[in-house]
Amino acid sequence: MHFSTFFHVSLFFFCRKQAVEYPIFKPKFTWMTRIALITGASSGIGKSTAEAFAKQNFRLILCGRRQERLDELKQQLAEQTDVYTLLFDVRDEKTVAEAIGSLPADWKSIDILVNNAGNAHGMGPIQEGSVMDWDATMDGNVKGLLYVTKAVTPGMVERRRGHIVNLSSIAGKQTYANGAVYCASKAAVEALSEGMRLDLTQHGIKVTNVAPGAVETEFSMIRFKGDAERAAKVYEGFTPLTPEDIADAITYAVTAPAHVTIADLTILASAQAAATTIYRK
Ligand code: 8X3
Repeated sequence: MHFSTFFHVSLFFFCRKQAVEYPIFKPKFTWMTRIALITGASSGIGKSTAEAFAKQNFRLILCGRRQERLDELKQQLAEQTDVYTLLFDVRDEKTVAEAIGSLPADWKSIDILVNNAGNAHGMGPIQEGSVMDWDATMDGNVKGLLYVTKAVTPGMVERRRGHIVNLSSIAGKQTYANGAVYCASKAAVEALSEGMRLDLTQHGIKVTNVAPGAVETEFSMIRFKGDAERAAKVYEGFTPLTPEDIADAITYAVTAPAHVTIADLTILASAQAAATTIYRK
């Protein structure tokens, strides 16, 4: 190879490596920036993560079920970075595969996957549980996470580069009364994070498990099926986490130096000691 070709090829890979590994080096060119795909990006932790990633100049693939919300966020972030939106429900494997498979060539090389989509549907003792709620919880939190991972991971393995962030919960570490199915779904996420790390580390892919406690989002409104009074009570008498707090931690994990894997982060409000122990005023 001619020296000048060798020099330019080396410079290209050096610059990209710096851009990928060191956040301090803010890349301005498309080929230098990382691509992050975020599920459940239209609200809560997903939306805040998109906002935090835009500040890092990551190019963003925002996925969700509500097109107007995705469009609004795309418009909001357009000045900071490139945004592409994908409309799908993580519970529908065919749509997940088709949507991610339809990405244009310059969006296909996903560097960061944030498996954030998921919810709790209903809360109560197991003997009174609704099968529909169980299906919605398990299908979204466990199978949905798997479907998206299946669509994204082979490319990461091929490129020998990638970072997967799975949103678990304190509920995945501590089971509480009336939450058996949600806790089980998040315990599955904990196991999947560990299993993915075991399988993917050898391919140059990092896996981070993030387990938040009480974060004030639409989470409780969905859990309690729109009962605003019951949802508000969850966050009464103490300062809960905000979605921005979790987005900060995710950003910390994905911008750590190349030789560092942030494997597991449990994040609680300072008034929360355990899943069901919150000191309220
Ligand atoms: C949400 C936190 O404590 O309601 O994952 O399970 S909690």
